Parts: sequence; structure tokens; C-alpha cells
Amino acid sequence: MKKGTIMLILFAIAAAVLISGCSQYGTNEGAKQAPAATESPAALPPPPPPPAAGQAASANTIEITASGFSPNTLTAKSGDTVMFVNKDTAQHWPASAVHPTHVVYPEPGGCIGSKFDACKGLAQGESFTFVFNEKGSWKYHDHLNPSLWGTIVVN
Ligand SMILES: [Cu+2]
Repeated sequence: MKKGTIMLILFAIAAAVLISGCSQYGTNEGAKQAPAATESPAALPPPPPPPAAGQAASANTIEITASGFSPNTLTAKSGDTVMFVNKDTAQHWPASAVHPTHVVYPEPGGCIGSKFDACKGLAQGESFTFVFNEKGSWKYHDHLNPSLWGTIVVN
């Protein structure tokens, strides 16, 4: 009986060692698979942002046609990007008021008197994007056709 008991204990120890050994391998494999599992969810989130960015862009898009800027007045928040898209066959050049100095929008830069300036005529289908960091009501115009005006209200 004693020998049998000892054998049982030895078997139990051996079994425990084997099981713990197996479980260690199991956890190691699990640990190796876990990063892969976290990588694929991390890879999945990026696809959603593009649609969100597209929505944000479309929300602040101004279309330019032969009759002018649409919407004529656009309200945005400070830091928002506004995209001007030329839908006309003729070129259009969005730029800060006032023609021809373009000095109304206060950020320096650009090519004439303000950073808010496409600095060239946009061909059909071309776009110009600008980030409005300055709060205020900013008039702008088409430098190639100064009778076309619009307003960006930045809150
Ligand atoms: Cu001008």
C-alpha cells in the first residue's frame, strides 16, 4: 500500500509538472498570438477615419461656379479646414478681401497680402484648402473676377 501511495504521489507530481509545462507553453502561445490579435484591431480602426475626414471636408466645402461661391456664407469653427472646389470651366482664385491687396485676413503669408490666398487660378475640379485659425467674419473674393464675393464666419 505504501509503495502504491508513493507511486500515486509521484504520478501526481509528474502530472502536475507536465500540466504546468503544457500550460506554460499554452500561455506562451497565447502571448504570441495576443499581439497579433491586438495588431489587427489596431489595423482595423484606421479605415473609419477617412470617411469621417471626408464628412468633415464636405461639411466645409465651398463650390465655385460661374455665379459665384456656394454657400455664399459659411460658418466654421476656429481650426476648421475649408475647401474651395472649382466646379466651373473657367478658372477661379479664392483669396482674402480686399482686392487687390488681400490684407483683411490677418495671418501673414501667401503670395499677396494674406495666408488666405489660393495664389493661383484653380482649374476645373481643382481645390484649395485653408485652415481658419483666426476668429472673425472674413470676406473673400475671386481674384480673377473680383465681383464674386463670399464670407467665412469663424467662431
Ligand atoms: Cu484679389
